[in-house]
Amino acid sequence: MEKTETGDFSATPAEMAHALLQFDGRLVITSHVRPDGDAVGSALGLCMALQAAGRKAVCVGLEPLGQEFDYLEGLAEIIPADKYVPQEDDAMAIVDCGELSRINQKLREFAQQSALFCIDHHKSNSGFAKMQLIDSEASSTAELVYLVIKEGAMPITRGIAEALWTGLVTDTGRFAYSNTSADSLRHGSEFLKYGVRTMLINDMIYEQVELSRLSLMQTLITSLTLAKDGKICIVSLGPQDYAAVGGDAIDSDNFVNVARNVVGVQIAVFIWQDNENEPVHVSMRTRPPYDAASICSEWGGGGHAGAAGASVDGDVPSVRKMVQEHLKKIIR
Ligand SMILES: [Mn+2]
Repeated sequence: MEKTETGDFSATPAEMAHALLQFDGRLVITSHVRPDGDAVGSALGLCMALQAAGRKAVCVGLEPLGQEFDYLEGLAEIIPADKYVPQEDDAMAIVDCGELSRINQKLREFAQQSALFCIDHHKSNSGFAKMQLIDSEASSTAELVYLVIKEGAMPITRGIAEALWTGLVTDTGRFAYSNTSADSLRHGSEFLKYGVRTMLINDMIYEQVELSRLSLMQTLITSLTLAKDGKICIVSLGPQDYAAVGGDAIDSDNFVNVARNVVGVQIAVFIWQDNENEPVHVSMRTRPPYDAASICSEWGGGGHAGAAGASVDGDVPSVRKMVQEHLKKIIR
C-alpha cells in the first residue's frame, strides 16, 4: 500500500477488498447528489456484494433518483439522507465522487469525520478518504467496484451485475466513448453471465422520456446561443422554467448534450438553477483539445477532460454571462 502526500493510503483493488471485508462496523455507502448511473450502480453493487458476503452495509442519500433506474435491485432499501441516523460503529464509503462538497448536504458533516473508504475514477479526486482506490483511467467507478468484489471473492448475483452494468454502460456511453477499454468490454461480458437484462435496462434508461422533461427541453432549445464562430454553445434554465413544467424534481441531466450535439461546437455548457435555494449549476462538455475539468476548476468544480461541472452562487443570467466571457478568452 502506498502512502499519499496527505498521509492517507492509496490501495489496490485487493487491498481495498481486504480492508472492506475486515471492517467490523456498518459501512454507510453514498455518492454524489443527483446520482447518475455510475453513482447509484457502484453504490448499490458494492453494498449488495458486501451484504452477500455477510457484512453490514447500507446505501444512504442517493437522491433524487430518476425513474429510469427503477429496475435496480436494492433501491427500496436505500436510506434517504434525512432518515439516516448515525450509529456508533458507522463509517462511510464514498463511491464515484471526487469531492465531499458533492455529497448530500445532510451527510457532509458526518462524512468529514468518518470518510474511511473511497472508490472513484475522477481525475480531480481531492483524496478526502483514509483509504482510497482512485483510477482515473477506469471508464467507470463500477469497473473498480467490480475489481474489488472479485478480489474479495464476494458473491455476485444478477442484481449486483445489473447495478455494475448500469454504471459501466452509462459512463461509457454504451461502450462508445474513448474511455471504453478492452477491460470495459471484458468486464461487461462477465456481467452478462449473471443474466443482466440488457434490453430492459436500455429501454428504461435511454428509450423513455417523461413529457415534463420533453417540455423542459423545448424551453431549453429556445435559450440556445452560439459564440466564437459556433465553437461555444450555451443553454440554460432558471427556477421559473422548472416551475412552469412541474417543479424542480424534473431530471435535466444530460441536457448539456443538446448544446454539445450542435455541429462545430467545441465547448458546450448547460447552466441551470432548478430552485432558488440552490446554487447555479454549470455542466460542461468539451471536445479536444479543451479540458472541461480544468476549465471548471476556475469556479471550484471538477470532473473529467471531456465532461465536468461546477456550482456557483448567483443567478442564471449572471453566471451565464460570466461563463461566456471566460470561454471567449479560452477559445482558439
Ligand atoms: Mn462515474
